[in-house]
Amino acid sequence: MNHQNLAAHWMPFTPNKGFKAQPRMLTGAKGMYWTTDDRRQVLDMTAGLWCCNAGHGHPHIAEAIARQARELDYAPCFGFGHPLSFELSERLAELAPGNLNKVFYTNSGSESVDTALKMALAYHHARGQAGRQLFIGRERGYHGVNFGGIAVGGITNNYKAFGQWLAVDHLSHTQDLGRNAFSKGLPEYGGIEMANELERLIKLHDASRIAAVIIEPITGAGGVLPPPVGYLKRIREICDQHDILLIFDEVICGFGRTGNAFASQTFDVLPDIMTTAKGLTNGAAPMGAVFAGDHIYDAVMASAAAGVEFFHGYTYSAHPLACAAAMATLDVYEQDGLLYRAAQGGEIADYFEQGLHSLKGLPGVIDIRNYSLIAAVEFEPLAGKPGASGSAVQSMAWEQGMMLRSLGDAIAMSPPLIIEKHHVDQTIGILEKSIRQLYN
Ligand code: PXG
Repeated sequence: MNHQNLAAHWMPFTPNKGFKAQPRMLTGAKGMYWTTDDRRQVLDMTAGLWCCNAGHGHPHIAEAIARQARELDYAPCFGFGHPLSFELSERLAELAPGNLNKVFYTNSGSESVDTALKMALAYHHARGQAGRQLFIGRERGYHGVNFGGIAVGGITNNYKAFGQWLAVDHLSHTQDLGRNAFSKGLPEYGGIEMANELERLIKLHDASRIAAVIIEPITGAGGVLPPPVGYLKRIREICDQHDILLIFDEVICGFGRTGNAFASQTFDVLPDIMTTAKGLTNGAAPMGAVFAGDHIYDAVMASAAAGVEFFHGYTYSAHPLACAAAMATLDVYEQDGLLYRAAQGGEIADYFEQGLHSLKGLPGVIDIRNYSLIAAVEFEPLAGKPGASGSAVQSMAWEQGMMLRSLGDAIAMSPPLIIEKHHVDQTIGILEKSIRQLYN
């Protein structure tokens, strides 16, 4: 493949010109490692894009997809069904907390988010409160790239050219380097006061106009920000007081990332609706799932006339290949205990945490934060080049055989949950060398 062949693909969220001048091409993957086109083995410290929680190329998942493609490649999902999606839904409902028992399928996290927003509107409409159309998101929140998601999201680049076409307001982000830098697990300070900002927004807009609050339990793409102690519980309390729905976007947190199937279990806060994707199929097939509380489903069903109750769905909702991938993925998670392996304070999370925080004191490092196996290291901006240090460290690590995510002046990690101690050692070694190289 020469550089000429790269011209036709308009790549997503990529500096196209830069990539095409200097491609980084992946040709294979197994377990914790990628293979590149120049036959290097690269340690995957990102689980792809936070999705390959059981590592790459798991034979059980690969075989399930292949078998399903031969047996039933596609089934229309509007007005028809196939047994696997019902089996999967029962299994997912069992795994989910509280009354999150109704599962609606999408093909991505972005679609899950827009679906969840529509469910919230449909719920209020069904109960005669159609005036509740405003959503509260959060600064630095990432909820995918569809029009609903970029409106409730709080990452300026993602909407500045496109607008925010829903009625929205945003809570402040929860990063407080002054008080909470170098936090291990949940940051200690400010949780309640930060959550109380929601009361101000409710006064400003009036509860009768607000449909839902949507937040990531741990902010991911916006910089890896675990919630300060008490924050999520207080948000839930305020929502309850005002009949406002709470949506947790668990596209990153779901399926083991926080040491339980879902972050709502880890943090003991039950949302009304929960969005997932990514780890649902271990990244091996595109699929998202929105979990709705029974009260949401029941209200929408009860108010509808005969016929379709919820005018929403995708051609590929509950696609048989994706369902097969998800079933096999759940088998692997169960057999290998992966949903619980990353628990904060557990052996592997502890080892990772200690290794990572040993980088404190290196030149240029202004923060290190982690919750179990989800972590970020933040750097002083380079002189005259704000936002460039993360991708500089990412490039150096790539040259040394490790994949990281760059997020402005930070790098993020979310390794497959199968990570072993020697991978952690390799990571810390490459990180230290890269940081010293950049800030020498
Ligand atoms: N919600 C959350 C919380 C996400 O993290 C989405 C929705 C959208 O999912 P899809 O499948 O439509 O991409 C995401 C996706 C990064 C990064 O740099 C994170 C995501 C995607 C791409 C890059 O950390 N998260």
